[in-house]
Amino acid sequence: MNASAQQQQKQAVAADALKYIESGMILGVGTGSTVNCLIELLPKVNLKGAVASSKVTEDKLKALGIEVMDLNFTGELDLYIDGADEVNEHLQLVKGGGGALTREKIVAAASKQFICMVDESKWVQQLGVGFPLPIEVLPQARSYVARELVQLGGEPVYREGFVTDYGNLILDVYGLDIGLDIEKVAAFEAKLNNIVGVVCNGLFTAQRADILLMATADGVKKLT
Ligand code: ABF
Repeated sequence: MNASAQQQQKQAVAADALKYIESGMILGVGTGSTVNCLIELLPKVNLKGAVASSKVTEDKLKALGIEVMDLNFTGELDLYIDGADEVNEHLQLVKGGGGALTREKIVAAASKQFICMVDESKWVQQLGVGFPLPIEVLPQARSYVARELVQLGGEPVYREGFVTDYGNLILDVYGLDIGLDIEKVAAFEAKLNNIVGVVCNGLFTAQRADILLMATADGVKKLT
């Protein structure tokens, strides 16, 4: 798929996602180029406010006059909409290519429903093969966590020059055998979280999508 076809798919899936947003809602808003297509459409909906999954998204929402709220004061959100870097048939995800994985996972966890919007290039059989798995680490633990990831068969690469919204670092991990089975992938997420110094990893299994909207050449498909 060329870049312009992919951009068209991002716009199509964002337009489809708009249908799920109700007037008066406080909406959880993700991060990335697909979400940016949705943000442009949000002035059409009468939102009460939004919770942003990154500083970048926060700035874009504010520029449109949408009130950005603190998750600590909103209570549970009805809906979170975000993109992903990869999705499998169980609607488990790899996220964090943009480095906002921790805040994204928090907003997903604090929402009743998570709708994930992707173009068809994101659909994979096995997570973590084509796209490295991002892991947010405390700065002091970077080297230790990297050695632990090597023990698990991965090749961690330090994302140089990048600092997360929380002041932490990202390791992009290639070559991990995350597995295909729904339980195995979930266990892998938990195993990574157990490494001391890991703040969050980009596998979304407990926080997998409730609804996947996937743009294809034949239109937007809905999977649950
Ligand atoms: C975010 O946006 C990230 O978790 C993921 O890295 C990315 C997907 O971006 P795009 O929509 O630009 O492909 O949600």
